[in-house]
Amino acid sequence: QLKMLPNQEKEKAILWAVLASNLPDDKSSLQKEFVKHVEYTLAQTRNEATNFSGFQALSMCTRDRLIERWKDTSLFFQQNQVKKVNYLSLEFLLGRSLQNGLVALGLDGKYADSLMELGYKIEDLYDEERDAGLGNGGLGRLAACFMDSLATCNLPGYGYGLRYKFGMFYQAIIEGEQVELPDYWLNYGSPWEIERLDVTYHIGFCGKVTMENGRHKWEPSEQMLAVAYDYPIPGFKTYNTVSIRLWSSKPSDEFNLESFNKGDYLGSIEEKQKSENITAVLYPNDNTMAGKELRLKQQYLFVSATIQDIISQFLQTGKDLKEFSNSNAIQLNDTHPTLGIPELMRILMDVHFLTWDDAWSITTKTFAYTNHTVLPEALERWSVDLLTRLLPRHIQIIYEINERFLRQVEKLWPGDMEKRRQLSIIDESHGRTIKMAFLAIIGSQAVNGVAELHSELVKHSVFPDFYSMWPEKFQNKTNGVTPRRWIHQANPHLSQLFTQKLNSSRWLTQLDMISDLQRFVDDTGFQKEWMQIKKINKIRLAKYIEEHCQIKVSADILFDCQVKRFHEYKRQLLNILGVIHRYLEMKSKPQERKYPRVVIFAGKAAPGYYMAKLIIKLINSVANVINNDHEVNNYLKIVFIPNYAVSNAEIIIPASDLSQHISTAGTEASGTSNMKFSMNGGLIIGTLDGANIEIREEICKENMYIFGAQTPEVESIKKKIREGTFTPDKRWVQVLTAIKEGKFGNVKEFQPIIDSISHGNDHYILSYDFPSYLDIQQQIDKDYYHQDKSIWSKKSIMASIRCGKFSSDRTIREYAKQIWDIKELQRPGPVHVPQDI
Ligand code: T68
Repeated sequence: QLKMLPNQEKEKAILWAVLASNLPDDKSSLQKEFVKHVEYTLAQTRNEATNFSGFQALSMCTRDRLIERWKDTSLFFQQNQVKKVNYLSLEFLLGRSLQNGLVALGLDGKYADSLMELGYKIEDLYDEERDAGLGNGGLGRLAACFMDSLATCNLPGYGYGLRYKFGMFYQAIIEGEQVELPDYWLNYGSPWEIERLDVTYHIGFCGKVTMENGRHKWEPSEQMLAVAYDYPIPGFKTYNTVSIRLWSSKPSDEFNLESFNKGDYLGSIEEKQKSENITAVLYPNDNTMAGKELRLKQQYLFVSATIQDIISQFLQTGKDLKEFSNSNAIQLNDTHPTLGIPELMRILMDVHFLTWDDAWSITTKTFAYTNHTVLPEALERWSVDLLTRLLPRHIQIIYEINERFLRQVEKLWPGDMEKRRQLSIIDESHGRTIKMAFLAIIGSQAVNGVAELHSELVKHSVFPDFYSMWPEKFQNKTNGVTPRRWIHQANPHLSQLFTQKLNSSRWLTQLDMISDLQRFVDDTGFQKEWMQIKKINKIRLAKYIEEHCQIKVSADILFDCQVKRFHEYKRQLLNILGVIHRYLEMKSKPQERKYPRVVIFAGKAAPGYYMAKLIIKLINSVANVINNDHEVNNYLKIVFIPNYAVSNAEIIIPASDLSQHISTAGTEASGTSNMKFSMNGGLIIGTLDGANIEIREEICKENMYIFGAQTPEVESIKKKIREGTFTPDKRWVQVLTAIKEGKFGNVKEFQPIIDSISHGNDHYILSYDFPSYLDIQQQIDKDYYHQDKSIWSKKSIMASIRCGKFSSDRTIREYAKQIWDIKELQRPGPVHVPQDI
């Protein structure tokens, strides 16, 4: 590009490039930069500077460097006119960014030294950062890992999401109950965001659709703006840095003269201000559908701003819209952004005057949809009435898509009215609703599940007719997690060990390499070192627990963790019933006390999910009894860590000896924490569900504790339970009796829990899986406390080093090749990019 410029312009451009890209990284320069930010950006003096201002200043230093890379990367992609993916997700659960940014820049060590001289411990500064908790759980965290991998694998990609003022609520535990408090994560601003006041789009709602010269014209009666906020996501060991663009709603500056003229000035302003509320809060439900008008408005504002932005960038290239799908892939992270399909159709037809057929051909080549759940209560449906009122043009387009689709159905199943009813996007059975998953499948070129078993269920149980119509659309993309955050950052000692033994840090971008360490599995020195690292991590967690729960735990005993969202299908209840059984055994048989354990729970329940919240209360009541029972509390402790989030997951996961992934077979789409625990040498006790199955294939069955019914059996077991022909184990009866006798607090209070697993109600088959769960727990006790310590260490090593497959780099490359058709493109760094850490 520079060649094309006249001489003077060229010189200017080079001068800019040199000046902007020459941030030196010697100690004194790093210190100067830092002090400059403390003094000039924060307007503070050395004496005032707290750890928090230290965090702010260091973040700005990091940000300056990231911005440089990020602008260059984005320009490089544009100049090379490559196809890119746009990853649309209502959630990005990023957690903290400072350490991640410094690691990517290769400057974490240098800054640690530089700041030490100025009187700061870098870890204390990291700890000042608030989590960006813009997601519920697995789905939102997956999006964050994917962005890390897109950047690291040099793939041209952009994330799009919403900038909620209130992220996931803060969970306090008060008298054993979950209390939700607002998450004011932006109260002190975020150093990572760049407000783009020049990137705004108009968003309309309601109003009417008219015809003009044979074309549809939507005249919304409500208008607002979406403003862009960009967040840089650095790649690791590459100059490439991608971005996530989050939208924030604000009132449009065009006002409705009529309403102001009515004389109600204050009322009109108030009305305008309401548009600010749209992106105010993240809906805290995972795996259930809230169905609220505000949530639909969020979804539409999100897709409308995003699609307008993608089109506007595309048009700047000067290409014809018919080429759109050669330059863009759009991935829908679940059905939440599915309105993007009718929105793209509307803009192509009503704004750019393409025909239906051209618009549809572009749309269906562009979109792809990822399904994350098979639970029927989580599949999104929106009421036709609500959609008609808010988005009158989109509902017309959805009807048209449906009619054309049903003509195809008619051709395949002539005269079959039942098929027509079953496959229609519009469900007439309980009020008229739109089935968003159907719309997503019909409008996409690819549909994928997130683990092998899950993808099979998507094809054969959830959408079998769609699969028979378009078998080639359906794919699997087994989830993964980023080893940069989940090994290197969370478990620095393990990271060091890997690098040292492999003589290279390349494993951080090629995780398969760690399987080479299998040659050390029988080496007792290595085993010792391995368990020593686990111990250090357990001591760190024990300290955290003491600070946050006022409970002392010994790092010498087995740490058993179940940390994830609270949901009946995830069966935290099975875990706590198992704990009660263990307690009763320890009470009555002192010899059982030779297997001490700390059982750790953490996780949030959706505020409106009564049963999940009651299970949290039961866990805390049981904890209260056991932790205060002097006869056994040296051998068994129950801990509930409040406010599970990305930052404390980074402390909990590396410290676990055992982690529980015990969902009813066929209900957990994949799970991703199972991968994180295993990589960090925590053994899994689990059912054959989601990605557990693939983890077992990789690490071998002797290194995992599998129990319980398998997916194909579940239906018939449920039936037996419903019909009362299943007789539960006597240990099950004992445990329920103990609760009913009031051993763990108010019997009446926990009656709904008892009811949910008695009288044929046990929908998640806890009673069936209970005996095999207890049996395998006994095996775990014996293995962990075996005289021969190498038994456990070997399992732990194998569980970790055979997990190469579960890097999100592998996942993202599969998406890139098999769904998006995008190619790697690395921006050469202008200066030396550190290749080793
Ligand atoms: C999770 N889903 C799956 N949903 O439960 C988990 N839902 O098995 C899988 O590993 C993970 O996705 C990644 O694929 C969710 O986390 C939600 O959080 C959610 C949010 C809003 C509405 C519905």
